[in-house]
Amino acid sequence: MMGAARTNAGEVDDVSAGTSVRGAVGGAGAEATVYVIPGSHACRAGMLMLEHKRIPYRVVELVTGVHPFIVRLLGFPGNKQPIRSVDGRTHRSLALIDRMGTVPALRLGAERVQTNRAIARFLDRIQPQPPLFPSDPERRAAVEEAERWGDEVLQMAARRIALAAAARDTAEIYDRGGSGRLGALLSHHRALRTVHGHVAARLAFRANPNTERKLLAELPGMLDRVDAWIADGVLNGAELNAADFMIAPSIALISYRHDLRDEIAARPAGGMIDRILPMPPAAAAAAP
Ligand SMILES: N[C@@H](CCC(=O)N[C@@H](CS)C(=O)NCC(=O)O)C(=O)O
Repeated sequence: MMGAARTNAGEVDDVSAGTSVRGAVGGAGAEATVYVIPGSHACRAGMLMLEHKRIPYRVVELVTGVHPFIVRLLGFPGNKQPIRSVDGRTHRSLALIDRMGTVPALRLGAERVQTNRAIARFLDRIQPQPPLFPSDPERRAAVEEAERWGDEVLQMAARRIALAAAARDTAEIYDRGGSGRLGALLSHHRALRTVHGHVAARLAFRANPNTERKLLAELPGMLDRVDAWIADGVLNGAELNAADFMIAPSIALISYRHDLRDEIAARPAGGMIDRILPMPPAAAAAAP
């Protein structure tokens, strides 16, 4: 089974898409399809950018774990070089997955685009308005720096921080990962979610009590950095940008952890996720 296909016209219960509209897209015209895995913070970044552009899109949820192979079978090129690392290195299983390819993977007409940074630039090219980057060169450079850090540092840290808790006991995360700001994490099936969480924590992302300690020690500094960008107007300004869409889903994922949620809520970063990824009412009713 490849996964569930659906449009984002609002009928999706666990994805607060809603803002996209149907209609012709910039020069492209064709409907976009975005391949994702359930609850992925990286995938939500891509979806938020499509919604910002008001480009209608269809979501195809792939089965977590086999998704790198499926995106390759679907004709996406994958990456010649690894794009991710844990603790400063790309071990063999991560390198293999990166070579096969990551999600979000966007298909629009004949174009296939992978990675959020490439998707951001592709979307600005085919449909310049509303932009994903400021036009002023200095402000653009600041947004690109935040976007790069959100991609290379925060996205992996968030994944590992959430996985470390979930692999220990899913009771440590919101609704045992069954719902929340990003929807159900990894799988809609509780038992499969637990299995995927264990495999991802152990094999791909090395999320264990040792690495978790280090990541948790670094977390306040990471959140300070996000708050400083918010104070400077780089993030969470009047016009949202590619860095907002890259960073907010990672903060939202970290806030699935019961022990970290209040700390995030008390910060400007908490206000940012309330704006960009509010808790869906159905998920709020499922608390804790
Ligand atoms: N940093 C890249 C990569 C995204 C990424 O890591 N996607 C994950 C899903 S959360 C993935 O496809 N992982 C493959 C795997 O680890 O199995 C981006 O933002 O596009």
